[in-house]
Amino acid sequence: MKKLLPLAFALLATAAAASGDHTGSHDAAHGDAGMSMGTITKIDTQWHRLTIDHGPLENLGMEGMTMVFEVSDPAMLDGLAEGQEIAFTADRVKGKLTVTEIAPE
Ligand SMILES: [Cu+2]
Repeated sequence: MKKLLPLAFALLATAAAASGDHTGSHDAAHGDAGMSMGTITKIDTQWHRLTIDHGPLENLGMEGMTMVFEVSDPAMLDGLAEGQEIAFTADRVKGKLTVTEIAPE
């Protein structure tokens, strides 16, 4: 009987880990919770800038508007199109408002 206990604990631990993984992937799939919505109105591949007609940026205390952002990585511009709706994260990097993450809708 004593030998069954470690097995039971192992099963419990496995079940807990599995449910934990599920929660993690669920959160990742809904990673736009902290992201802002916007529509790309202009892509500047030369200067690595995006003009975005964006909704409220809560982390920056900004209302919706159309404005130019830097992008943290020029590769982020690949595959984007003007007129495309995106979920994105913007932050102040070295004093410049910069898009640090883009998730196409
Ligand atoms: Cu703005």
